[in-house]
Amino acid sequence: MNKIIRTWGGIVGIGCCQLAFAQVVVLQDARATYLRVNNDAALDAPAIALTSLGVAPGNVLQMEVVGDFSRQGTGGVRIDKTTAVFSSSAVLLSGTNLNRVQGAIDAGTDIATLNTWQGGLSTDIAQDFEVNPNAVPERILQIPAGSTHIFFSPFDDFFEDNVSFGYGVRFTKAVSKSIKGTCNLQEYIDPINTFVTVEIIKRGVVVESQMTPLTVGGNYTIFTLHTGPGYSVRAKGSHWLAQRIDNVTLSSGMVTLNFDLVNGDIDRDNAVTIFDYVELSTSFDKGIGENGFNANADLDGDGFVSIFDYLILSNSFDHVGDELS
Ligand SMILES: [Ca+2]
Ligand SMILES: [Ca+2]
Ligand SMILES: [Ca+2]
Ligand SMILES: [Ca+2]
Repeated sequence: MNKIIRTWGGIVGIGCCQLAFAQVVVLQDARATYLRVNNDAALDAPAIALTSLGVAPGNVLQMEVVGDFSRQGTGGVRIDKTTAVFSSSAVLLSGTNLNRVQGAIDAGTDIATLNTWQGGLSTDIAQDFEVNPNAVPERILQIPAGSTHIFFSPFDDFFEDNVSFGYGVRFTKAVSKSIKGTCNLQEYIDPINTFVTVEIIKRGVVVESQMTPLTVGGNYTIFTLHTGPGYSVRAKGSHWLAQRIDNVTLSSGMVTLNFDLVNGDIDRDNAVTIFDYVELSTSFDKGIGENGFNANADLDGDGFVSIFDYLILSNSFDHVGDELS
């Protein structure tokens, strides 16, 4: 019922074989839960030893649902909403108990689970959390002290009719790593201390967003715990179009990503249009400190909205920035 697949690990370095990240996918029968059940031939969720995932208390664990499940037979509504709970033991009491996970340890924000379909009994325990909260595909948590196991469950109120479609959770030990590179701001005179927003994206959803100042030459560095393949990273400056780089693998050490941002998005809607012209016109001939000066219309950063800014905007006209996916 519970099958552990050690999918793969990334290897970096030449001649030394330093392990960059190891991912373990645990497939689980979608009828299995650690929650209380009532008149429901549900299965017991297996206790997953943290040692089998290569992690220990204090480590940061990244969790991501793989596949999905049907809530009702093979043709039912398919979802992947999943909850999980850490425990100090492998004990799972019988399904009639509310607190079945005897050693449950609190982590993350509590997820309110549904009452049983039969009889409307409460299933909600305080210690569990959602693996994919509000459709964010990943959850990153520090493993609480005392934990030895983790249980997970489909989010449902009646389990015996569930059908798995490759359903499970991918566990990855998250380690801090840097993303660095340059943001070329094109015609902008001095990038130093100009802020850009760097977004880390998984399946079209922003899983982390950081504002970072540029240094000499437009260099930037951010640190992240997100780990593994399949990410996109997007950069956006105040009056520059967003640029997205796909198929980024976040492995240990450093990932270098260089951006070349198109200048001219004065109104920050991620497209250079007539509305940006309007903003520029409104601020035209104005300098820093003058009434009506719009710093975002000063595209070259010389402290004055002039014909040079107009030329930049003309060059970028009709360009559109990258979306999340
Ligand atoms: Ca069901
Ligand atoms: Ca709960
Ligand atoms: Ca615009
Ligand atoms: Ca200017």
